[in-house]
Amino acid sequence: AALLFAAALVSGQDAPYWTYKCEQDGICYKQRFGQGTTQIQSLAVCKMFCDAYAALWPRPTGAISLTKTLVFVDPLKVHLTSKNSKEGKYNTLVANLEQYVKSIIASQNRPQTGVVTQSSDKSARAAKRELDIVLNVADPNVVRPGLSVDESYTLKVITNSAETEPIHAEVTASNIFGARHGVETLLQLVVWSNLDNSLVMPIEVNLSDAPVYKHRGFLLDTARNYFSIESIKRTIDAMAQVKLNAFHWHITDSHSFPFVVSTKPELHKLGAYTPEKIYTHDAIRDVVEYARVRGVQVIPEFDAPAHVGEGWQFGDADNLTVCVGQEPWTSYCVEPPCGQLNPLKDGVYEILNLIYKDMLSVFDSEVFHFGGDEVNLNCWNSSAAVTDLMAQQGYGRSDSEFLRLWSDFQERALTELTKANNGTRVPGILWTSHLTESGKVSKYLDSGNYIIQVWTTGKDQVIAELLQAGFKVILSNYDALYFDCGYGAWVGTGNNWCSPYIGWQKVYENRPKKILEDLGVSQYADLVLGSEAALWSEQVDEQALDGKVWPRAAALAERLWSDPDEDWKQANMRMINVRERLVSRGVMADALQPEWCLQNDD
Ligand code: CP6
Repeated sequence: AALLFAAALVSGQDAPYWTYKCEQDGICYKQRFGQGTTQIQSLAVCKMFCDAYAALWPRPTGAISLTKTLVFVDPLKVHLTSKNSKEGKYNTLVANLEQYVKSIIASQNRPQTGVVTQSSDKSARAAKRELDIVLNVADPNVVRPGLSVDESYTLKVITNSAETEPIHAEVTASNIFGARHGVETLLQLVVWSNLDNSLVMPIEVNLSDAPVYKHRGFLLDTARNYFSIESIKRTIDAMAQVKLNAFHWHITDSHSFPFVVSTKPELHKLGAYTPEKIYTHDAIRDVVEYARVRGVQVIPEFDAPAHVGEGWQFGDADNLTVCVGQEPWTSYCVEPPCGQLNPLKDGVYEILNLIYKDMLSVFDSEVFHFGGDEVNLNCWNSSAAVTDLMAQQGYGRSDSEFLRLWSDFQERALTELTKANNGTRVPGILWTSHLTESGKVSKYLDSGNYIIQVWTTGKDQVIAELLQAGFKVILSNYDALYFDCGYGAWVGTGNNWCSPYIGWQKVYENRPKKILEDLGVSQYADLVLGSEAALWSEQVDEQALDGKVWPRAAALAERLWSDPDEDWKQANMRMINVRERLVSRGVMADALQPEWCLQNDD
């Protein structure tokens, strides 16, 4: 078999596997080793280049044209330069991008499953060409990804007929992050051809593109189970390939505290699962930089006042946390052992300040996630350490008094964050909660201070009320965007929404636009920043990470970038290709079909 394979590399025409081509007439042909060519009608792989969009994910939103004539690309002669230059971060981003392009091209320079195997036009059959990528970036001062960044770009490829001339690809954008998306698109058009034993790409491309939604995110919970830095980077890498731009790091929870707070080392020493299962400042900075050069913003979440516990609870003589560990409080926990902060202890805010300071020093996001979900008022109500102080400070004992207590906590948390940021306000994100309940969405929170992340269903009336009250929102409705199907999904509710499995098609069909239409609030579309898929990790760890996330997160990526009006069937063939590409780049994405379907007429 090894010999056969080697022979195939020498002569593509004799390849011992199916080969395909799409002729200029738009008809696909397939050919088996030693056999004749047969015409086929509707093969996914074959359709690539018969359909200009076939290689692209997410679909560009602007005009697109590309030739069906291909040119050979020399993987060792790929260069990327920027017309603009600026010492420091900009030049680093450009240098990183060039390295990235070279490594992707090198890794794709071999036979691949399910990738286009069209024969190039005979006239283009020639020496492998140099590929010169030139960035034309208006503002080299934009060096941090985030909501205010314009991610649009145009991509133009021109190939001179003189064989000694390089292929010229120019990406124009207002900043490096738009340009990077253009480069990512370009890389999707450089594909392996089995027939030619070469990387090939269209000789001419003209394309313009911009996202529909600004916030295209993915949440990873690294507290219920620990995830290695390597697996986090792999996830961010895959996100960048499909133009997702926000990695929401739910870094602590009641189960473990892996985040290292240098000024309060007890938190991770007592709260991490093992001394190794921690995130040091260096490791986080490394991830943040890795994400930044890929156009991905890393948003830290410190979830409070609920979803704390480990780290705080041990040696806590001052009752800073309540409802930890033992009955009757465990019954008030979301997933014991839980712990809720005691909002009337000054010591809580001192520690919050230390945590925030450390987070701000290692993360580099323009927003900060306060968590703020699933507070159990019964926990506070049943803890003398809370109720005694409430009585002293003039709080009553009704539900609305407990909500006032909670919103006072949130205000103090916001103050601590501002202090930790040297007095400059950082926009906050909060989960929907009792503080955003129907009928009182504006009572406790100011829409100028917080973006609200909605985790209940897409039918939730609260979405309409939040928009009417002027809140910006991020949609993470669990019925389509929770990829874990973990314990958190059904504890206490008996409701296993994991059945049936949420397929990529359902993720794809989950349209923010439709959610607003159904609620009769389409006029507030501008307040919807985008969506996030979430991987809560009660029942997932690194072993299953890739398969749970991919290729479903790619479905979200296209929904948010392109928001096509057509249903998932339009995307089916491209999705199959994008899955293969993820695998070829080292992501263990779930299979969508037997390989047979990549080889045979459907
Ligand atoms: N952990 C935290 C969780 C969940 C939330 N916050 C959760 C709740 C319900 C479901 C799935 C996950 N496990 N910190 C809610 C945002 Cl169905």
